[in-house]
Amino acid sequence: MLRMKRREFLQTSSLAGAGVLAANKAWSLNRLEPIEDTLGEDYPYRDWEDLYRREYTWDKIGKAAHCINCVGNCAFDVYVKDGIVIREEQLAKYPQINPNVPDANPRGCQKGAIHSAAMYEGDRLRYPMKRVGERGEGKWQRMEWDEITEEIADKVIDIFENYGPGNLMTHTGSGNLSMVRFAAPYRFASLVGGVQLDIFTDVGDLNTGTHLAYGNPLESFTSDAWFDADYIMMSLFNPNATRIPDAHYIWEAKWNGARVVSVAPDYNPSSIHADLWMPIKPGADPFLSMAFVNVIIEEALYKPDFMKEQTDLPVLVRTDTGMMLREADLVDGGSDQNFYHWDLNTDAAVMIKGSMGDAAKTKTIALDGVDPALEGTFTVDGIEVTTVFEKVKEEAAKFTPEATQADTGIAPDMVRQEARAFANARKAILMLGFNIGRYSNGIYTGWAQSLMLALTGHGGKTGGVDTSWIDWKHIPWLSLALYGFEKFPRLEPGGMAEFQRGHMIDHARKHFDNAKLKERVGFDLDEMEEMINESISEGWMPYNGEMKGLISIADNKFRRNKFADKYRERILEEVKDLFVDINVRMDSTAQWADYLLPAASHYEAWDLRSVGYHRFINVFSRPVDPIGEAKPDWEIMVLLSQKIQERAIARGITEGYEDGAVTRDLHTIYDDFTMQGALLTDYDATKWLVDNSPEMGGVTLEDAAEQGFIVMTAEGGNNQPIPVDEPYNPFVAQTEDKKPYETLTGRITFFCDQKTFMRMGATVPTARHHAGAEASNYPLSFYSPHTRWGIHSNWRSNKFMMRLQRGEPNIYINPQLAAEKGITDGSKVRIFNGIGEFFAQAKFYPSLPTTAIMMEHGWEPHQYEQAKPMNNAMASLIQPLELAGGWGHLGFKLFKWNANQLAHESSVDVEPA
Ligand SMILES: Nc1nc2c(c(=O)[nH]1)N[C@H]1C(S)=C(S)[C@@H](COP(=O)(O)OP(=O)(O)OC[C@H]3O[C@@H](n4cnc5c(=O)[nH]c(N)nc54)[C@H](O)[C@@H]3O)O[C@H]1N2
Ligand SMILES: Nc1nc2c(c(=O)[nH]1)N[C@H]1C(S)=C(S)[C@@H](COP(=O)(O)OP(=O)(O)OC[C@H]3O[C@@H](n4cnc5c(=O)[nH]c(N)nc54)[C@H](O)[C@@H]3O)O[C@H]1N2
Ligand code: SF4
Ligand SMILES: [Mo]
Repeated sequence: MLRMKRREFLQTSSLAGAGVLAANKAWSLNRLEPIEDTLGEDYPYRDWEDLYRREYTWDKIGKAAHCINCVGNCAFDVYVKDGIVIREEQLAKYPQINPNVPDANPRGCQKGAIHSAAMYEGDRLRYPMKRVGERGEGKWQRMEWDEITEEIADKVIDIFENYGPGNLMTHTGSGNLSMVRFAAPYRFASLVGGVQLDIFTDVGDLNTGTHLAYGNPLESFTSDAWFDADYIMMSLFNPNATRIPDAHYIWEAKWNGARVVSVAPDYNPSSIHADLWMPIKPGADPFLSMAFVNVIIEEALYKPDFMKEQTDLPVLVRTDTGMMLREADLVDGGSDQNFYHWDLNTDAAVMIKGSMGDAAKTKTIALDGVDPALEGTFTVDGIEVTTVFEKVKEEAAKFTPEATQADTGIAPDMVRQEARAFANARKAILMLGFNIGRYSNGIYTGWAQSLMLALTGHGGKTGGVDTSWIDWKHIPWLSLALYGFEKFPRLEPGGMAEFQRGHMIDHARKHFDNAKLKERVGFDLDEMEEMINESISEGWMPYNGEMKGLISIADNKFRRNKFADKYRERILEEVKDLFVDINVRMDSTAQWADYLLPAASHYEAWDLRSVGYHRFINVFSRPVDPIGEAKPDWEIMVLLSQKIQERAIARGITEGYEDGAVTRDLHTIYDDFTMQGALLTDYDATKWLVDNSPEMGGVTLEDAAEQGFIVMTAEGGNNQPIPVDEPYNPFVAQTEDKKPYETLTGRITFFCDQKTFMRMGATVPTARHHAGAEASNYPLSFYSPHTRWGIHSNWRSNKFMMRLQRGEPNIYINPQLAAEKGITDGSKVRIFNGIGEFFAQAKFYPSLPTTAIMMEHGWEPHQYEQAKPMNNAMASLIQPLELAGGWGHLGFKLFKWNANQLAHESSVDVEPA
C-alpha cells in the first residue's frame, strides 16, 4: 500500500530489526571466517550486540494511557529513543487514598504493554489518502493535507448547499474516549449539526434496567469500593478478562471475607476464582433474578424502612386502571407527576415529596413523620387503590425457584441459599457486565436485580448495582465538546438508528419465526416495528433518516454492526456523496472510505482521560510526534474547519444555514471551533481543560504531565462529592441526605405505567426470555463476549497477542456437542443460519452448554476466511421498552436511556468445514 523510504524504515523499525540491518555486512560475506576467541577484543561483530545491551536506555520518558473503549484507563511511562517509542511500563504511582483499602497500582494489561510495537505495525495509517478505485477495492493515492481537506470541505459545503443542514453524519465511535480526542469531533458535530449516535447503545452497552430503577445507570462504584463488600455477585460479567486493571479488588474483597458468586453459562476466567459458579442457561438471567426476589419476599428477608423511604414500593396504584394514583386524578388541573402514599399514622392518603411534580426548591424524599403503608387496599376519594409492593408481590409469586428451574437450569436450593446470603449481607454488590445490554431481556435483568437490592436495603454504602462506569462531573469538557452548550449535534438512539439505517428488519424477518418470537420475548416483529414507529412519531426517540455524507471518527462500524456485509452495503448506498474516515489504523471501516485521514495514536498526542472507574485523570504528554504525516484528532478537526471556512467564504457564503433554533455557520466555523484561534492544537485544548476544570484542582498541565495523572477533587462527583479519603459508593446522597433520585417519583422505581410498559405487561419487574434458538430454526444459541487478547478490533492482529491464542478466529464448543457433529479440536468449522455463514477454528471448551456456541467478538472481517465475519450470521432485534418515552425519566437521554443493539438474540448451527 505504501512504499516507505529507507530512512523512514530505519527510523520506525524495532530495535531488533535495526540490529539485523547493522549486521548486514557480516551476512554479505561469501564464506565463513572462523573466529577463535569470540569473547576477545578483536571479535568483529560487537556493534549489533551493543544494540541489545543498550535496549534499556532511552532519551526521555513521556506519559500516556490508551484512549479506547476498555474502561481501564491506566497511566503508563512511555520510553522514547531517537523519536521512536521503544517500550512502555505501568506507571504504578497512584497514591493510596485510604490505608485500609488496597491501592490502584499497578494498572495495565497486556494490550497496553505491547502498544509500542503495535503502533508501528503495517496497518497504521501514515498519510492522508484518497480512494482511486471502487469503494473497498484498496486502491489509494497519497495526498497533501492541504489538498485533501480542501476537497472534503467542498463536499461538505455541497451537501449543505444541495440538501441543507441535517444530511451529514459525523459519528464518533468508542475509540476516542479520552477528553480531547472525544471533544474534537463532537465540537465539530455541534457546529455543523452532524448526526451522532449514542455510543453506549450503538454497541449494546447500556444498562437500561438500572436507569429505569435509579434514573441513572452511570452512578456506580469506584472499583476500590468493592473491597469492603461482603457479598458480590457477578452476572454477564467477566472482569478477569475485561476489567483487568480493576479485577484485583474483587479478589481482595474475597480475601477480606466477601462471598463471590459468578453467574455465567460458561465457567469463565472470573468464575474460576469465585466461591460459587451458577451455570445459568444463556439469556435466563431475569428468571433467576425474579426467583431471588421471590425468596426474599416469601421468607420476609426484606427491610421495610429502606423500602418505605427510598423506593416507590409504597406508592399508591389504582386497582381500576392499573395506573398510579396521580394528583390529576383527584384535583382539577393537578399534576400528573405527583403521587401518593397511604399514611398509617393519619390513615389517609398523603402526597409524596420529591417527585418530578414537587415544586419545592430543595426537594427531599425524607418521610418527615409519614409512615407509608407497604401493603393493603385503601379508598381515596372513592377510588380503590393498593400499593406498588402489592403489585410486585403478585408478580414475584409466579417465579418460585422451582418454577424457574427449567428456564435457568439452577437448582432451587442453590437459589434459596444465595438469596439468604445476599439478603443478610452488610454490603452487597451486584455486578452487571456490559453484556447485559446485548440481550433483549437485559432490561428485565437490570430491573429485577435493582429490586433485589432495594428490598434488602442495599444502597449507598451498603451496596448497589455496579455498572462499570461513573459519569464524573466534567462541565468544561462537555462545554468544549458541545460548543459551550449553544449548539448540539443531532443526537440519535444508537441501537435503533443502526437498526433503521441498516434495514436490519429485513434480516430479522428472515431469521425469526414471528409466532415463536412473540412467545419468547413478548412481541413479534410487526409489533416491534409498530412500537419503533410510535416512538419516533411521538418524539420519544429522535431519528433523522437517510444521510448524504458520513465523516466517521474512531468507529469500526463495519465490524461491530450486526448483519455486517448487508449493513455496510446499505450505508455505502446512502452516503453516496462523501465518506471520510478518521482513524489510526486501516480497520474494516477505513477500508471502504473515500478519504482517509490518519490520526495520532495513544502516545502521539496531548490528552486527558477520566473514563474508567477510579478517581485519576491520566495525562497523555505526547511522548512522540505522530508517525508519518498523521495528526492528532483535534488538529484534524481544526484543519477541516479551517478549510470549510475558507471555502465557504470563497464560495460567497456569508450567512449561516437556518437549522431549527440555531444557525450552522460554515463561514465562521474555524473561528468558532478554535475559540478565535485560542485552541489550535491538542496541547492548547488539553491545557484549556486543565486550566478550566475545577475537578482538576488547579494544577498546571506541566506538573500534571510530569506526574502522569491528576487526582480528581471532590468536585468530580455528579451526584455527590467524591470523598477525599474513601472509595466512592453510588447514591450516598440519596440514602444519607435524602436527595431524590432522578426518577419520576424521586424514588427507586419499580412501577412504570408508561404506555409501552402497559402494553408489554411490564409495569413491575418481571421476566421474559431472549429470542435464542427457540425463536428460529437453528438449534444453537450463539453468544460473543469480549476477548482478553484485544480491545474489540484493536491489537487483534498483533503477533504477541495472536501467539497467546489460536492465532485465527475461533469458536468455543462443548466436546460432547463437537463429537455429535463430527468436529475435532483445532479443526475448521462452518457456522451458519439462514442469513449468513462464516468459518472458524473449533476450540474445545467443556464448561459450555451443549446447546450454545461461544465466540469472542472483535476479529476484523479480513482475518476470517473469505473475509466473512461473525456478525454476518447475526440477526438482531430492538427491545421496544427501551424506546419508551413521555414518562418522567423515560425519553431519549444520551448514555442513559435509549435502545441497545442486541448481539445475542439469533442462533446458528455448526458443521465441519
Ligand atoms: N480485554 C478486553 N477488555 C475489554 C474489552 C475487550 O474487547 N477486551 N471491551 C470493553 C468493552 S467496550 C466492554 S462492553 C466490556 C465487555 O465485557 P463484559 O462486561 O465482561 O461482557 P462480555 O465479555 O461481553 O461478557 C461477559 C461474560 O458474560 C457471560 N455470559 C454470556 N451470556 C450470559 C448470560 O446469558 N447470562 C449470564 N449471567 N452471563 C452470560 C459470559 O461468561 C461472558 O464471559 O469489556 C471492556 N473491556
Ligand atoms: N457480536 C458482537 N458484536 C459486538 C459486541 C459483542 O459483544 N458481540 N460488542 C459490542 C461492543 S460492547 C463494542 S464496545 C463494539 C466495539 O466495536 P468497534 O467499533 O469495533 O470498536 P473498536 O475496535 O474499538 O473500534 C474503534 C476504532 O477506533 C480507532 N481508533 C483508536 N484510537 C483512535 C484515535 O486516537 N483516533 C482515531 N481517530 N481513531 C482511533 C481504531 O482503529 C478502531 O478501529 O462492538 C460491539 N459489537
Ligand atoms: S488497554 Fe486499557 S486496560 Fe489495557 S493498559 Fe491500556 S488503558 Fe489499561
Ligand atoms: Mo462495549
